[in-house]
Order: sequence, then C-alpha cells, then structure tokens
Amino acid sequence: MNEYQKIYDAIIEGDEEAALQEAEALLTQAVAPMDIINYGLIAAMDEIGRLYKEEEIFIPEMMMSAQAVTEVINMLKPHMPSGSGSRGSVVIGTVEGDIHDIGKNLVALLLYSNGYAVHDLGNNVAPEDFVAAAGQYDADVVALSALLTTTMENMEHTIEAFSSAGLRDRVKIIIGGAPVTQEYADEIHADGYSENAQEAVELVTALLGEDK
Ligand code: B12
Repeated sequence: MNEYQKIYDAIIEGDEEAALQEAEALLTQAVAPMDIINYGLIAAMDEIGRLYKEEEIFIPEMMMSAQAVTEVINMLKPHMPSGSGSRGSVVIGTVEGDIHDIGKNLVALLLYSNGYAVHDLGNNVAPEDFVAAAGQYDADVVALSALLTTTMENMEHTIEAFSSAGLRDRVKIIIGGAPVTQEYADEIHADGYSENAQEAVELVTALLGEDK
C-alpha cells in the first residue's frame, strides 16, 4: 500500500472526514500538498470517472467524492506558497453550461501560488461575462475550462465574443479540461492549451514572458 492509498480510498468512498484526516496526517509526514493533490485526489477522481462510466456508481456518489476533494483542496491551500499577484492578471472560469470546477480551481490555485493575480469567475460563465471581466481586471490571460464534450464549443463562442468586442488581440486565451486537446485549441485559434495545472503555469509564463 502506498502512502496515498488511504486518502485515495476515502475520496472514492466520498468520506470527507476521513479524507481531511488523512490529508492532515500526510502533511505532518512532510508530504508536499501538490503530491497529495496529484497522487491522492486526482488519481481518485480519474477512478470515479471510470466507475461512473461503467455505471458502478451514480451522480450522488460522484458528487460526494467531488465535495470531499474540494474540501481537502481548501484545507491544503494555506500550506501552499501565497503569490504576490505581480506577474500578470488572469481571468479564469468554467464555460457556460458546465459546472465542473475542480480542475479550474487547481489551475487558479497554482497560478496564484506562482505570482499571478487570479480573478476566478466560477463555473457556468457566459462568453460576455468573460469579456466584461477581462476589461474590468485588465486581463493579460483568459483561461477557459470545460469538462464536457457538449460544452467545449462554448470555448469557441467565448473566443468569438472577444473578437466581436474588438479585444481578441489584447488578451491571450488558453483552454483546458479533460476532453480538450491541442488540436482543438488550434482549431478554435486559442493561444494555448495544457494538460494539467502545473503545465498551465508554464504556459502562462511562456505566453507573457518571464519579465511580466
Ligand atoms: C467530479 C465530476 C462531476 C461533479 C463535478 C463537481 C465539481 N465541483 O466539479 C458532478 C457530480 C457535479 C458532475 C456532473 C456531471 N458530469 Co461529471 N465528472 C466528474 C469527474 C468524475 C471528475 C472531474 C474532475 O474534477 N477531475 C479532476 C480534475 C483535477 O481534473 P480536470 O478537471 O480534468 O482538470 C485538470 C486538467 O484537465 C487541467 N485543466 C482543467 N481546466 C483547465 C483550464 C485551463 C485553461 C488549462 C490550461 C488546464 C485546465 O488541469 C486540471 C488539473 O491538472 C469526471 C471524470 C473525469 N475523469 O474527468 C466526470 C465527467 C467529466 N462528467 C461527466 C458527465 C456526463 C457529467 C454530467 C453530464 C452527468 C449528468 N448526467 O448529469 C453532469 C454535468 C453537469 C454540468 N452541467 O456540468 C462525463 C463527461 C462525458 C463527456 N465526454 O462529456 C465525465 C467524463 C464522466 C464520464 N466518464 O462519463 N461531474
């Protein structure tokens, strides 16, 4: 049994209390918060997705596991570096029609920890709300998340809304989420795509330049 097995099992069971306790225990053993997230939480969510697809579990179970993951991430937040907000302004949200927000929250957290000012619009965000927020926060980057093949097209609609508002050249738009690919990013003329939250930080850094 590896050190992440207990927290993995607790997430699969949707047992928030046990998951929080185990996260505390791992922190006292000096395990890095990002390792707990990657090897405990994300690994368990992948398995939850598989179990749901195989109809071994249903939406209520998936919701309990998601809730446990969210609470553990909230608990880990203060144990991660807090950023200066000086490296650039990022507006982030999950696109319209989609309420999945765990991955988006992780991207927001890592960007914040790495020095970016992050303005999180939440989930189910309409294209015009992304455009308005980008203006309000003078965004350098707009980051779009989608977890459903049916809502991915709202990434394209959001990019179109920036073009219609005459703001497309003012911001870099990046996209991500489990069904999203580099090919799709190219197809809808996004400025970038990354597979996970750590790479999202590298992507934003590359797009804005180190001196930003
Ligand atoms: C948890 C979950 C839920 C929870 C969400 C709770 C929440 N607060 O987010 C609940 C129970 C609400 C839910 C609901 C539904 N879900 Co759901 N859900 C999942 C599940 C199991 C895990 C998602 C997750 O959190 N993964 C962990 C995070 C960390 O990973 P991630 O989101 O991919 O993010 C990482 C990267 O993608 C990337 N990233 C993410 N965003 C961004 C953005 C940028 C800019 C960048 C650069 C990178 C990036 O970085 C992240 C960290 O590394 C997935 C299965 C799966 N394997 O994805 C199904 C899944 C996404 N759901 C699915 C479905 C069908 C649904 C429902 C339609 C079910 C229904 N019939 O009602 C509803 C949709 C509701 C809606 N309108 O949005 C399907 C989608 C199928 C498809 N092809 O479209 C999946 C794949 C399950 C399956 N195998 O069938 N779901």
